[in-house]
Amino acid sequence: MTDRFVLHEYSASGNCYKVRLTAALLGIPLERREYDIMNGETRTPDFLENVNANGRIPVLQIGDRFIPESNAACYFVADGSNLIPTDRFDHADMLRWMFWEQYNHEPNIATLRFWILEVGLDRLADVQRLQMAPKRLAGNAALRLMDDHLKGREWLVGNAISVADICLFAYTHVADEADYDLELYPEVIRWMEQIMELPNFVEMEA
Ligand SMILES: N[C@@H](CCC(=O)N[C@@H](CS)C(=O)NCC(=O)O)C(=O)O
Repeated sequence: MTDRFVLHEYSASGNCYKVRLTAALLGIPLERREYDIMNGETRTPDFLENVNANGRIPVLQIGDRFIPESNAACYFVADGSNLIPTDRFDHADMLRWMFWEQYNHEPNIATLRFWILEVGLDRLADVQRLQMAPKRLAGNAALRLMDDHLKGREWLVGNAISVADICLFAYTHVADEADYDLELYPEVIRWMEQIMELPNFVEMEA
């Protein structure tokens, strides 16, 4: 018998949505456990000891084992499916985009969105306020890079959808909520529309 998958999550998080979307597209059921990150529920001694010592969600639980980090969890869910390229180069290229998302995209786009939507501009610390302009610049550079890359291509990697598209979609499609102007990136818009038309697509939750 295979273990069921449990997603430890905060439903408004794009990082958690990546895992839900990957599972939904593949028709894989997920049991969900919600944590209120605004009230420190991922920082309790119990969570740190038993779920993720890094104090963050998403965490995918398989039996009594836990995989933190959204992109690793997506990879695990998608392993063996058509979302994981078998060609060696394409496989490494998929990983390239997933690592890039964590370094160049998510820290700029997701963080600004979190500060604007969830924390509130008037409650930002000075150090966060100072980071807003550089993050906006870097976020726009990430969207520009994606738009340029997608010219003449349907998907980020090779000729087929991969889990890298899902990981990048999560925060790209809500970048406007962080005041990024997506109209500047028409190839990105076309690519996002393709994803939203996939069978079994599920929306992000507010
Ligand atoms: N690199 C991690 C980032 C995880 C992360 O930052 N999670 C946020 C929500 S999106 C969180 O748990 N914040 C709660 C906290 O830091 O206490 C991933 O991709 O999973």
